[in-house]
Amino acid sequence: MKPDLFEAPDYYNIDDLLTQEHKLIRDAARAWVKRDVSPIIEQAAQDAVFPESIIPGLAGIGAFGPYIPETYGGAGLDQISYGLIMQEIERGDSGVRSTASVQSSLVMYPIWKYGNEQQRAKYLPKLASGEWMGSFGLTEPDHGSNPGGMITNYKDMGDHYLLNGAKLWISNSPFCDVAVVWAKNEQGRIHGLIVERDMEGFSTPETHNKWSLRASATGELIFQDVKVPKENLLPNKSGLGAPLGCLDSARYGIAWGVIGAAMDCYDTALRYSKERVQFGRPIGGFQLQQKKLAEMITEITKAQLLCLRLGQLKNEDKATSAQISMAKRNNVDMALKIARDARQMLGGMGITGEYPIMRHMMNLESVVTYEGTHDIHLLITGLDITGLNAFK
Ligand code: TGC
Ligand code: FAD
Repeated sequence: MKPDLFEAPDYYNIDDLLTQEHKLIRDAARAWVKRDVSPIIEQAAQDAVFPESIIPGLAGIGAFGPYIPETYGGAGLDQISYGLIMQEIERGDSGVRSTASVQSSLVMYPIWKYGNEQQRAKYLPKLASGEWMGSFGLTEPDHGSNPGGMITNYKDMGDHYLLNGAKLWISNSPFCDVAVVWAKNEQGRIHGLIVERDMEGFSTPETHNKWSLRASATGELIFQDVKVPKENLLPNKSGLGAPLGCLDSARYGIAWGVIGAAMDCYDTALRYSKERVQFGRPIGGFQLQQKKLAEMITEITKAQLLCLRLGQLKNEDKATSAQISMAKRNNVDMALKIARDARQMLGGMGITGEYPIMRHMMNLESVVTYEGTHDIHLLITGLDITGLNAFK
């Protein structure tokens, strides 16, 4: 891949609305991505391997539990800092951001919010430092958009629970040390259980041949009569609202993250358009190419403002699930369209690994699907504004 010359666009001087701390945190993450992610990420994606060597660096920039209190090893930051870190990581690669999202919002968050003090003390510091990596099992082979239909279940055996079932499409599963798993009890109520790698009957086969998120490891979580100690049940929340609450936090991070991927595509296409000469002049001088660039920077700016306002609402604990859903849907769609246009602007070079655009574009096909598909998020907004449920 060519050297990383990324310069972040800020068309509306949004930096002026950030605090000094926000900018320091964002710039540290930006520098780390340029130094430690950009040089290796193309090869990792081509080889379809998660680059485990970057785990300490992710922990170092506060990407594991940015908003988890420092007492538990987190970075104790606000929601805008969390968003900015996700933006910078996804500027490097959506798969790396996925790893951070899962660790923070889908593993640490439920242990922090729904766990007891012993569980927090046992797991959170090791997850924050990256010594342990986590995965989140909600989706099943027959229950994706409709997780409430899950069949993974556990029985109370007196001194332990017996867990059976299978989860599919699980980020980090092949190498996770712990998994937060959502399963039904004998009354059909959904609870979260912490399953550890060495529990007998627990396996995590990898899903191969993905054309998207190739630098992120994806797999299954299979439970065959797994004996889970009773102290591993998350005691403080149950029902589908518990996993969906974790998704709120992860979807918020994605809304910010994809701005990074879009900025990288825009910045690459802008630079290329000034250098690439056809018909005797730079292609950036042709109106059709300028239209694409003008629309890209407009959409990036709108997405930045949407996230900043959402971050303010999150900081005040006022952001609704439907507001978060709208930002996830809008910003992923925005990034995917920009990636597709930017790829076209690079002509044949756009399909090579010399430039990051095709990788971003293929990654975003997963991002538009996971954490609720684009259409599911349209229906969430539809329900919110009409009061009428179009899911079922
Ligand atoms: P519904 O009846 O609407 O709700 C059930 C209960 O949940 C509550 N609730 C929420 N709570 C917190 N946050 C939210 N976002 C919530 N949405 C709903 C709701 O109030 C209710 O509570 P209660 O107390 O009344 O029981 O549920 P439903 O079965 O009709 O489903 C609604 C629907 C379709 C929106 C939901 O199931 C959904 O969002 N489906 C999409 C599934 C999804 O996003 N899966 C993601 C899997 S994890 C993942 O993709 C990780 S990728 C990570 C990476 O690599 O970055
Ligand atoms: P389906 O639910 O089968 O949907 C198929 C199509 O039908 C979609 O277009 C959908 O929008 C549409 N559809 C479904 N219901 C309706 C409806 N009511 N009205 C209109 N249209 C509808 N899950 C986890 O639990 N943990 C993870 O870590 C995780 N990581 C992932 C990583 C990757 C790379 C991918 C691809 C997925 C991951 N997922 C994870 C799963 C992800 O959340 C699901 O793929 C997603 O929720 C969609 O479920 P599905 O794939 O079963 O599609």
